[in-house]
Amino acid sequence: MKAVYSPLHARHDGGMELHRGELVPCFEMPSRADYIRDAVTAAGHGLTAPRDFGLAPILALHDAGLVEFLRSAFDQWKAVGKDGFMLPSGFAARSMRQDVIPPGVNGKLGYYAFDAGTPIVEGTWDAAYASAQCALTAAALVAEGERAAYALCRPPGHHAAKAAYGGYCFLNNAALAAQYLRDQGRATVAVLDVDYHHGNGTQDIFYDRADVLTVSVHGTPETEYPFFRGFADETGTGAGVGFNRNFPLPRGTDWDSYRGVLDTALRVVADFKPDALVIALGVDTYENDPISAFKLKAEHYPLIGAAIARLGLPTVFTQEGGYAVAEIGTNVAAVLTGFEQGQ
Ligand code: 6XA
Ligand code: ZN
Repeated sequence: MKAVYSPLHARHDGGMELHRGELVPCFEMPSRADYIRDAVTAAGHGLTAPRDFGLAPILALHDAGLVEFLRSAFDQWKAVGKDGFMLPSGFAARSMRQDVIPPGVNGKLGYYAFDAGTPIVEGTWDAAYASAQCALTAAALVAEGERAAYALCRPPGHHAAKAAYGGYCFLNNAALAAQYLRDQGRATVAVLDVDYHHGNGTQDIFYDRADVLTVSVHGTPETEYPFFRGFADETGTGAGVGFNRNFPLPRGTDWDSYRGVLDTALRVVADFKPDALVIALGVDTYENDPISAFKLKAEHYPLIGAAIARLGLPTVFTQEGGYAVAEIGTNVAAVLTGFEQGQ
């Protein structure tokens, strides 16, 4: 299948993150995309450059204030004499006002971010914008008749909510792909998130909608990031009640336990009878991932791809997490090849 890739991802590089209480260099680094690009190319999936769909699809899903902040954040940072990377130092948490958007850059950081693990650098907006265009392009390829397409999105997107960024994510690539398919006449779309972490941003964006089903299989938020979303009782609101499903699993989950839950999640998708499917594809479920605690092995990734293919749906893959950098490329390629062989 075609793999949509932009070298602009590399402009998002550098910085430290607050990770489980410790300040460490970011796990989310440009070499991830290089390994994936090389492995998917070696597996025969041809690279294609993104088209430019502009800001309109982004502003249709994300708060205009968030988008404007992401666009201008580093300039504001430089204007107060700073450089390097930006992290928030205070949040609009419980007891704090939510209704006042701070005028200064440090306040805005805490207003729009939901963690201190997602540094913004000078090239972050260019990379996030290009990543979003990769997802939109993959969705366009599928809307135009391809059975499947893969968007090599970096930075990832599934934690990015309507009006908040975090978890290495700025713009929600999977949600943009799903909405694009809706706009092209697919009446219903399902998003299945198989990243180790709950896709809280995608859930947030579609939480009150019945036309886009969101399903996520992930490490339990009782112990795993993002900690405050991803519980099984989050099922939607208003018209969206019943159209969000979460499958949290404990640390240490291995393939034998995982595959039954994946099958259940796939059945939820099949029962929805969507016209198209978006897979938020993280491979941080891998046993050697440095920030995750599932026990999937390389041999299981083709099985995931084949199981997804058996749904028989037009499918867009968006790249999410995976930090065992040397292995993420082969694991991603294995999902795509498993999909092609399983269909
Ligand atoms: C906290 C870990 C953020 C999780 C990023 C991820 N520094 N999400 O892989 O899918
Ligand atoms: Zn993840």
